[in-house]
Amino acid sequence: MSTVEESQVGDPELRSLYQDIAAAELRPLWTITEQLLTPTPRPRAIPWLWRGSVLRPLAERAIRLVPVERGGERRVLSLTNPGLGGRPYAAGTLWGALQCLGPRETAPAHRHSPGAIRFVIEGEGVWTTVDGDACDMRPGDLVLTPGGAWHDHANGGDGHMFWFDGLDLPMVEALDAVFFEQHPELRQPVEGEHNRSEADFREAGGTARDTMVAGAVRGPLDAAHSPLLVYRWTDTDARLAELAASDPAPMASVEFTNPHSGASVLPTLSCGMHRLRPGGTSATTRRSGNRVYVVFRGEGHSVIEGRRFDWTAGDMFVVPSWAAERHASEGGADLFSLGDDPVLRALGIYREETLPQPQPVTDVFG
Ligand code: 1HN
Repeated sequence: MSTVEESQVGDPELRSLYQDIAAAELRPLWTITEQLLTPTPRPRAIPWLWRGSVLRPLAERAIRLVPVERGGERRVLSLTNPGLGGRPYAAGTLWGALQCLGPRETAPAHRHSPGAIRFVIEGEGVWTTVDGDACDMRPGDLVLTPGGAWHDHANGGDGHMFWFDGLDLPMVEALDAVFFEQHPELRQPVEGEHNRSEADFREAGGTARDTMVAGAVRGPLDAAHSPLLVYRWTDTDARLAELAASDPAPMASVEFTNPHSGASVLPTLSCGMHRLRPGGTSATTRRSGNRVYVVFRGEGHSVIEGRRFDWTAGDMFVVPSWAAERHASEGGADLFSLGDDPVLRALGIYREETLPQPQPVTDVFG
């Protein structure tokens, strides 16, 4: 709210000043300070959850009715946060979506300045080719398509496949730096064997241990993306099991890293995986920056700013900047997370805190 209601000013001279200021395409800061400088972040995006039981049948119908072609480029249902006035974004800085491919389909090759990650939910037979390197995708795998890299998705099998797409598109759009280009061919040529980045990494002596860290990345920031393009579920699962066995905390977390620098996987995006042990409830935390979660296994609930969101495998939900969050599961669960925190950290504006008390539940979503 403005501190001065310009239109209600009684003094005719002052009212005319405000009118002339507005007519000159100017705004007086003293009337808008409080809406600009909020004590804590006030994201327009609101905590929200999209159910897999709703997403999945819609994606199936789209596979039946909508071909994947040039122009449309991808069969993708974008998480559209109701707080963002119709913009197709999960949060102010993050794109989140469900993408699907039917048997033998190819999502055409293109490249763009926004960077993307894929987290595989279900199915088999698809590979994403990234600058000539065909990366096979299986459930629980994380695949990177860094900004500027040619990429296409090809389904070589007979089944349907579903994955989560996360992009920094809203950030790149806010920076007025979106570039997009179609590849001359539907599928870019695959160079050599599949999964070359993985083979190169192992040949150079890299191990799964180098590809993720416990907790969150606090290492160096890196303007380059990870040269490793695939993070396999088998490695993630093993590391989480090891962490859970060695530490009694209710939630074990890993963050995927660029194994060369220890930084986040992309300069703009961080990816993590979180394992809630059966009966576990995490601490209540809040952080600046937005996060999107994908429930990979199990069921449970999250309390976000006092609202309880019950979830199960296949659901996706968003925790906007500075919203207090805690997560709990009776039977145990695995959550994938996508965050924009590398950007906030690079700019020196990242903050996080753990609340001393869990917030009471005042409302239930859905
Ligand atoms: C994109 O290129 C993909 O390559 C997915 O699979 C989602 C959302 C916005 C802009 C580009 C993909 C996208 C996207």
